[in-house]
Amino acid sequence: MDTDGHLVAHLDSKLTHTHITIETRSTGGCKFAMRRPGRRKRAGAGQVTHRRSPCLSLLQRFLSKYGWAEAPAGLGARGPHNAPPPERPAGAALAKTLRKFQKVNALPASGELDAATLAAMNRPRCGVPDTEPQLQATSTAPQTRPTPLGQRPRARPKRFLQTLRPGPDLQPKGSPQGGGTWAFAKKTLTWRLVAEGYSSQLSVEEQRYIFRLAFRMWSEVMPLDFREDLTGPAATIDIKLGFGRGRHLGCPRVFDGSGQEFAHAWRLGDIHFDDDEHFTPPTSDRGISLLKVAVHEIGHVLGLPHTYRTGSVMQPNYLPQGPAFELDWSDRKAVQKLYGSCEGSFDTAFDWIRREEDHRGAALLRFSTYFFRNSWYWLYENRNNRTRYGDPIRIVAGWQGVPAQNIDAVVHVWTWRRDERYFFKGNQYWRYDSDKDQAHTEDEQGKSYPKLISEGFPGIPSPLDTAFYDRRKQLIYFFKGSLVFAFDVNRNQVLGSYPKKMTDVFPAVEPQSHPVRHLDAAYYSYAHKAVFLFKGHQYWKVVSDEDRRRRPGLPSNGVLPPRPISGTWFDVCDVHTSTLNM
Ligand SMILES: [Ca+2]
Ligand SMILES: [Ca+2]
Ligand SMILES: [Zn+2]
Ligand SMILES: [Zn+2]
Repeated sequence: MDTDGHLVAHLDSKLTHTHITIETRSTGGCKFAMRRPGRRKRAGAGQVTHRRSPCLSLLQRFLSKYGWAEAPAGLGARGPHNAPPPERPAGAALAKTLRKFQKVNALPASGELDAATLAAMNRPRCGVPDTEPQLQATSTAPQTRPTPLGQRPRARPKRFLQTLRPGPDLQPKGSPQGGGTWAFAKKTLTWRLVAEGYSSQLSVEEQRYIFRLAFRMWSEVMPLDFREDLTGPAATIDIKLGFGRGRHLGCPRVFDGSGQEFAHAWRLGDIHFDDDEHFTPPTSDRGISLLKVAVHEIGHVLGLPHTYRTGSVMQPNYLPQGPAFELDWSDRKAVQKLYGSCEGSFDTAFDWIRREEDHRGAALLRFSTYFFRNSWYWLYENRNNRTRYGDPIRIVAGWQGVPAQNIDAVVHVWTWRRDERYFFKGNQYWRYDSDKDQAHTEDEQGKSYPKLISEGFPGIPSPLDTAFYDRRKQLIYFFKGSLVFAFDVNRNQVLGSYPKKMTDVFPAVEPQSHPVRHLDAAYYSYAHKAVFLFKGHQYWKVVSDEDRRRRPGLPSNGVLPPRPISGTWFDVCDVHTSTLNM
């Protein structure tokens, strides 16, 4: 043990193998020495057999500190409240625990404290203990379990890091799995970097920026959002973050100096970073990325345990990787199990088509799907079935010259001769230049945009609910209230028999299963080769050619029963408006 409490291995790299024995140094520290097999008699096949050794106690400390064996009270927190030496598991139980640790760390499950195992234990890691199954597997009666009435708990109940499960003092929120899990009940959570906990390594502005970004990354994939609160009373702040060394910020858990533990988090509470670590901004490829650690620790505060799944940000060890990292599929699904998926209505949705040429000059069509809500928008990656990393962003940042918010409809008129894109809001419309990526200021005749809808599209009312372009029929369908207007783009007029009732033009396939009026959005999806009608949190698919091939009885333009938008377009999540510009 060095002065910081780490397991220290002194390894001779020339030795080829293998067994590690633990010796006590005269200094009182530990030495893990390797010996070639066969030279001397193996001491207990390299297993940890020195029961009275302080090194064994260190190993046990690691295992219990990080949830691999039962933690006696006070363990991990040195000082006046230290408990008497813990009862140690017998050698066999210890070897079993070691094997489990080795397994999840992708090491040979030898049950021996070999060099690789030691190295794994010494890797930089989060201070939050690993998950419950291991704890249960290696102990008989975790002390944090509620005790029967009338019996006093063996130790003072700790609102401590390893209590990663429902306790009697907090209301569990049901999860789809039925297990009681903790989750915040409000939609917007506040956070603050506490003044007594600034890091000495990065500027305060940098620290706050990184935390803001870390919170934003979670809000991009879940229905909660996060707001930095610099003024409210400290007691009202949901999540307080701070840096400290050793004993810090009144926390019962003490940091261990440079190396190993770099941070820890309290469920539904505070996050502490070990300022003896070398924290770096996301642009750096050295040290420990504060952003990555912060995202991980926020995951704990939200209720996520550790996982050893490759790619997850909730792995207990710090894994250096490139400057860009994102929450992967499993992280998204894990947090959505606790908080549900993102729901919401849209102002408009559309596919944006670009004609490009491949390297041989052949025409190529590319499309991107966009969802607009209020003053921000998402690009939806159909291939990956998720929104683009870093979305939503402000409309003004991506679409020059169109209204900054609450756009009613977007239409792409597209024939052999024409390629025109229109944005509609109120009684006006704008034309968008796809090549210059900005709205036209004037038309070919020198008349300036925006123009009145009633002038450019005679017979069309305003404001509109929505509209979409039918390329095959070369018609724009405009929707307002319960009416549909079919507009012939070649003759620039409404078809003679229109307007008609939406329920007549797009009849319900099943009785009563129809949006009837006031659509939010309607769009033709090139990915699905079908028209979708959006209203509230639901969508209705209009019967496609493919649907009619499979079910010939379906009516043309029939509207299929509604489904939740979030079940087809994943993770279209709001972020707090204060973080929209990041
Ligand atoms: Ca440390
Ligand atoms: Ca609309
Ligand atoms: Zn962790
Ligand atoms: Zn702490």
